[in-house]
Amino acid sequence: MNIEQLSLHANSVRENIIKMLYSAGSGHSAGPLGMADIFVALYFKLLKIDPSQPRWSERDRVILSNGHICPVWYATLAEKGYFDKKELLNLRKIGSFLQGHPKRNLTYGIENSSGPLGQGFSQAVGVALAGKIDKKDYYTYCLSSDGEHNEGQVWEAIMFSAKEKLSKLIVIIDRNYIQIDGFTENVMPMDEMLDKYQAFNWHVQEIDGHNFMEIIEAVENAKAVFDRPSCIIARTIPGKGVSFMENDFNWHGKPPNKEEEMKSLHDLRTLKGRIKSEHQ
Ligand SMILES: Cc1ncc(C[n+]2csc(CCOP(=O)(O)OP(=O)(O)O)c2C)c(N)n1
Ligand SMILES: [Mg+2]
Repeated sequence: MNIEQLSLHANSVRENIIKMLYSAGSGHSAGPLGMADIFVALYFKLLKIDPSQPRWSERDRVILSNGHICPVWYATLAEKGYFDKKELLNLRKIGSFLQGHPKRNLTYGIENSSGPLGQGFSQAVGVALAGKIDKKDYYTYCLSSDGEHNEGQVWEAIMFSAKEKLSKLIVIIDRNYIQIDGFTENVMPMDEMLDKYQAFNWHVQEIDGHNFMEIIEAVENAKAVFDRPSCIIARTIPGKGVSFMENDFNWHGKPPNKEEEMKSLHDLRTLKGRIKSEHQ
């Protein structure tokens, strides 16, 4: 899968995020749009998975800890063929398996339940520890966020993973500088995140979370570390791809209305044309 194909999948995931949020009438826009490139890189390039066997015991595990960005997870799983894309329009509907925060459902590739920040990180540590005890080869990828690091539970999990040398645990942090109602640096400064992880004896890298080459290389580097867990701090633009949502924390937990949906899809279609012409 080349960069153009990855970019087009990410664009399609972003379009679906917008459509499903509009259809739901509630939900989170900024975080999901910002993480589309990372989810696509994982599911289309990096993970050892088989969508036709979602319970395969050797599969790599993806644990979403900042559960509120699940629209990007659902849209990527549908893009990869875990279920029909039509299901995406049932986001947040009663009885749907696509709730506003994830509910574990392996049939559709949803590996964990989350929403209360901090808890998914600990779940990932447990999954990675189980893999180590059982001498399994799978990797556990934990998706987390900068705002989530306000939770004390995260730091307990960080300490414990280093103590247990969970080298098959790879945490990817959505470093988008926003959280629920402001910029991270105003709510709870996080600028020394890299130093903090290093002090806790983790392998740490900082990358551009929209650059597929950097994402792929960082995961390959993380896999080459055998004595420590790995953390990838991915700098992302919240709302990426939709001009009026980018870098605005007001879009943390708000869906587009009809007019905004149309404007968003227009932006993403323009972007799609640009991806195609850049790769000609
Ligand atoms: C334990 C807990 N406390 C508070 C919340 C409410 N909450 C939901 S998202 C969020 C902000 C988290 O920051 P981040 O993940 O960086 O937000 P984003 O970048 O997606 O805007 C908060 C405080 C929660 N889900 N869980
Ligand atoms: Mg954030």
